[in-house]
Amino acid sequence: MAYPFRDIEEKWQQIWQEENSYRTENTKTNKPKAYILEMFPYPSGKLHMGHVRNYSIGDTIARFKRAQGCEVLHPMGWDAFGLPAENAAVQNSTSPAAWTVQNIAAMKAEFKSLGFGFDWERELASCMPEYYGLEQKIFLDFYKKGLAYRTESWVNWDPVDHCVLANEQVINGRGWRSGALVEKRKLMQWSLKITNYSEELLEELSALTGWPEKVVKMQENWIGRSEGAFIQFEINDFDEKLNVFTTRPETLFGASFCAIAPTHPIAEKLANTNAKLAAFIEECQHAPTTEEALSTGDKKGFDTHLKVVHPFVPGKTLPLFVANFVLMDYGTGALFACPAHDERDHDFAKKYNLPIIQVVAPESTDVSVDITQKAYTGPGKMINSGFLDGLSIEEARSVAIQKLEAQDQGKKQITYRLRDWCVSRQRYWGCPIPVIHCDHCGTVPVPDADLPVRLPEDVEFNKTGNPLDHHPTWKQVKCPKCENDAIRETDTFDTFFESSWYFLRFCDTKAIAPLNKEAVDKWMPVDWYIGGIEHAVLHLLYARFFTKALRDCGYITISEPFKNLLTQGMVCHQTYKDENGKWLYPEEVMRLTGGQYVTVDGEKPVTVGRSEKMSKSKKNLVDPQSIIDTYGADAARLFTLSDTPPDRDFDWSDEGVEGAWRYLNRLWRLIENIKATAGRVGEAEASLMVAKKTHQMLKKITQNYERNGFNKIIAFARELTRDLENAVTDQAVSHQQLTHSGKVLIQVLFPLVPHITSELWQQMGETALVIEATWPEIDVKLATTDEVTIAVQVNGKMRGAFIISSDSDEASVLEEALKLPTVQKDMNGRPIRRSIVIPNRIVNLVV
Ligand code: ANZ
Ligand code: ZN
Repeated sequence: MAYPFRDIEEKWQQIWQEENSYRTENTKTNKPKAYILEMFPYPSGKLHMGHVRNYSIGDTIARFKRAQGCEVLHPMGWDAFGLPAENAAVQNSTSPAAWTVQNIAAMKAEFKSLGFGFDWERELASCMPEYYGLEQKIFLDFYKKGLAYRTESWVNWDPVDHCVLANEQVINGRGWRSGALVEKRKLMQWSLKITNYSEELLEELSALTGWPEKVVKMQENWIGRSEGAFIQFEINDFDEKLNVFTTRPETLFGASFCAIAPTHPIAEKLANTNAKLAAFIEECQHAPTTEEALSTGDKKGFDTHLKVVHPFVPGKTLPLFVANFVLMDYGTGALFACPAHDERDHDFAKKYNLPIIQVVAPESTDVSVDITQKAYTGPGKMINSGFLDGLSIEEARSVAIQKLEAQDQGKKQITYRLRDWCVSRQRYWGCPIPVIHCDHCGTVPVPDADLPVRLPEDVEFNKTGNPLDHHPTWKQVKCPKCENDAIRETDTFDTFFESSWYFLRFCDTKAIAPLNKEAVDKWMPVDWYIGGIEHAVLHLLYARFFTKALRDCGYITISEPFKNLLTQGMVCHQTYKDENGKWLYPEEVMRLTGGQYVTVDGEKPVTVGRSEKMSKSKKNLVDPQSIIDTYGADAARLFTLSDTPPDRDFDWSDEGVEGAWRYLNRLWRLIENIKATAGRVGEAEASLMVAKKTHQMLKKITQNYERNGFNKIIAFARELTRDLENAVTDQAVSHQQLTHSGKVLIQVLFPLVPHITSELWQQMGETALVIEATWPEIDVKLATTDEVTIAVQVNGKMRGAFIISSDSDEASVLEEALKLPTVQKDMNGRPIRRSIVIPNRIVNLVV
């Protein structure tokens, strides 16, 4: 008979609620703290499998830390502003607020039915005035500090959503939600000065050793630090100078033209009297403007007929083009081009028949350079370059800059690719930006006493544009300074604003001020932050920026919010198509014993596609609720963590979840059978063997909890289960030993499958709850296994040896090998290209 998971799960969820098991106090204690946080969800109304995996990981870590004696903060909230609520309001004639509140209730119930241990007393929803009002206060502090400003700026305009997009929301030139080709428009916009922190954001990445390397790299590239120079060129018969940014000032002698962005002030000025140029600029506004599209796409230029004066070659001038591949918001929006040594410039020069002058020659004769065919971007010595001839690139660079400085025409300069963050959105369902525009006083902050600026509820969604803007009265206000008629700002914040500080608010969601400094000191930084890799730059960079900005506004003292980051892999599933190539849901498909797939009515053939990330568009979805109903929350949780390490993608399968469920049934029977051995004395020898096995497994499992190796933990637990099953049958093992081992097994499984283990713990006669129990102590004597000597080779040469227990896993063997001083010395900081571990014998490192 199957174990009664429905009754058990409900029973324990109720007990945890009654006991307030997940409440965390802010009072000081001597225990170490652990703040475990999963990225808070958007309340779409329904959990998907990605959520189940995400929160199963976090919940398991939180429970393990607690068992280890930590005081654990594990809160949950809702990232509740955003477009879908507005869309739903239009489609279902409800209000975004009502729709959101309803969805939150539904998802909260699902969370509870999965047995996740959140401290619901700290729940927050970013769409509530109690939250966004405090956010308005933070914004005004940023404003007073000069970290928020309003300017007319070029923005990415989504012509379908009628909305401004952040650079990060433009993917391959298209809006991330609508998929529409993004246009450029000029609007008054609020921005945050994230660029004040470019250097710090970059610098402190190196201290984030608990982050995946991949994410660190992505942020590094996004910040994009470039060392180079500003150069100021004279323009003949023109009253302005041309400022360019270059990373290659040493190539000046190879310059053959200059180029400015279509929206560069000089281009705009010339366009006033040049209709053809105006038309060219207009055309550029409609093309994709991402850096990627510009560097790979077709290069287009417009000759202004202005002549730029070469700073080093007397009498030489360079034509000035307006070119589509020059970005206005990088460097100065202008460049000098050296076609011989830059791909884009080369493309352009070929197209417009401009000179290609080689100024760098490779030193090695093995490298052949045909400058007419392709730009050469490698190392070498300077040629055709007057006073720079014969110098290396690096030498020439500093000599060129010195000369420019002496001529008062240039200076060394570092630039960053990172742009200020435009936070204005022309949307209703977001946090109102708390300022008032007055004809007499300009921009006036809403006084503290008038916060929060609440969203009006009587709004119309059927017109295009911003409902706040065409609301009849909401924006009509008196100026707080002069009391004349004034207009309220109708833009709302980008929803990434809310997610940039919620993890700080969780430390004390009841505080009157936005943040409680003491509570933040107690809990921050977040010890484990768990979420999707899609947030590697967007959310995670903004959150780091906010932490620093809030520090500088005196709110907090820390600088980095997230100590360890776990980016979980995706949940994937096979895809199915019918005869007509239409996607089918898994429940519309059945598998015949022969292995082929047909439609559930058994009539039509089905083609099976490869496993892909679960998505609505491909219909390869499995509804968590149906899994909970059929197999229970514990089985669902167990399976999502069973097959692969948490940072890798994993394939959902019916067989897999059924396997997890069958295992839990075995566990259930095992404990029943252990209880039935009451009174059995057994033999010392046989009992000792089981004791050893138990503690060896306990040790390995504990180690794997420390590195989030959940799939391994589950494999070891299954192994221990099998051994205990045999020990029950083997009459020689004592009841006492079996009981001890059974309890260890229950405890190590508790973080993963809390319901069944809570029940079994009670059935073993324990009166206290397993959730309150401390982690079983490893008996070191019992846990030791045979030791072996392992030799270490680096690039095929023997460099040392070490002793380790014979059952160590690959990761620990590698770790030990790398600790050897002789090995370290030989590697000399070089990264490992490959490592081969031959169990119990040798480690081979290729560097
Ligand atoms: C002359 C030159 C010669 C350049 C050469 C490169 C190679 P990174 O490294 O990414 O920072 N550039 C400057 N401003 C630009 C803008 N607004 N839009 C597009 N390109 C721009 O790129 C810096 C280089 O990109 C600069 O160095 C400039 O071209 C170009 F053999 O200056 B270079
Ligand atoms: Zn005024």
